[in-house]
Amino acid sequence: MGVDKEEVFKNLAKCVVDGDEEGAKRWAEEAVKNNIDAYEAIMKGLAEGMRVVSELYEKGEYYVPEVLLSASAMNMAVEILKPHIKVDKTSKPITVVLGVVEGDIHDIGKNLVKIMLDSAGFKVIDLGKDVPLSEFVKAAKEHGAEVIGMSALMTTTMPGMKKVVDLLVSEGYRDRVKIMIGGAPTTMDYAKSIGADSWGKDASEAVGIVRSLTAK
Ligand code: B1M
Repeated sequence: MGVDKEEVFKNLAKCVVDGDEEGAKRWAEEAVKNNIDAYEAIMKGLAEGMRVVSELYEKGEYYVPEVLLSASAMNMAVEILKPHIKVDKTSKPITVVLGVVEGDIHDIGKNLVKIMLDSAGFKVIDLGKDVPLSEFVKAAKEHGAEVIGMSALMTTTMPGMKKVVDLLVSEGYRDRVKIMIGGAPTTMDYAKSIGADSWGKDASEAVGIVRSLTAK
C-alpha cells in the first residue's frame, strides 16, 4: 500500500519549516514514487511550509539563516518534483516574460508562479530576480511576449513596477503587451494605480489572469 498523500504533504511542509534539505528531497522522491500529483505536493506541501516560515520570520522567531535553509530545502524538493508536473498541452502558446524587479531578491513566490505558468503550457521567459527594469521591456520585445509578469516583495522595490510601465509607454510599446503584477505587498488597487492590467493574489490565480488578459 502506498503512503497517504496528506502525510507526504505534511512531511514536505515540515522539512521546509525545519530547513531539512535531505528530508525534503526524500519526501519529494516519495511523492514521485507514489504517483502523488507533483503540483499538489509543491503547493500543499512545500509552499505551505514556506507560508509557516514567513509567519515565523514575521514574529521574529526565525532569522535570515533559518529562512535561507528553508528556501534551500524547498528548492531542492521542487527540482525533484518539477519534471513530474503535468503540462497542459492544449493551451494556445502564450509567451510571458517573468521576473522579480530590480533591488529585490525574493524569488520564492515568482518561482511558484513560473511553475504554474509552465504547467499551464505557457512559454515563460524567466528573467530571474533583481532584474534591471529595462530588461523587462527588452525581453518582451525580443520574444514578442503577450504578457509581462513582475513580482516585488518589498515596499521599497514596488515602485520599480511603475517605472517599467512608464518605460513601455515612453517606448510606444504599452499597447502591445499586458502587465500582471504580484507579491505580498502589492494589491489590485496598486496595480491599477500604476497602470498595470492585473494583479495576482497567488500563483494559482496567475494562470487564469494570463488567460483572461490574452483572451480574444
Ligand atoms: Co525578506 N523581507 N528580506 N528575505 N522576506 C520580507 C519581504 C519582509 C516583508 C519581512 C519583514 O521584515 N517583515 C521584508 C520587506 C519589508 C518591506 O517591504 N520593505 C524583508 C526584508 C526587509 C528583507 C531584507 C532587506 C532583510 C535584510 O537583509 N535585512 C533582505 C532583502 C534583500 C533584497 O531583496 N534586496 C531580505 C532577504 C530575505 C531572504 C534572502 C532571507 C529570504 C528570500 C529568499 C528567496 O526568496 N530566495 C527572505 C524571505 C523568505 C522573506 C519572507 C519571510 C517570506 C517571503 C516568501 O518567500 N514568502 C518575507 C515576509 C513576508 O512576505 N511575509 C520577507 C512565500 C512566498 C510563496 O510568497 O513571495 O508572497 P510570496 O508569493 C506569493 C504571492 O505573493 C504571489 O504568488 C506567490 C505564491 O502564491 N505572487 C505573485 C508573487 N509574485 C507574483 C507575481 C505574479 C502573481 C502572483 O504575477 C507576475
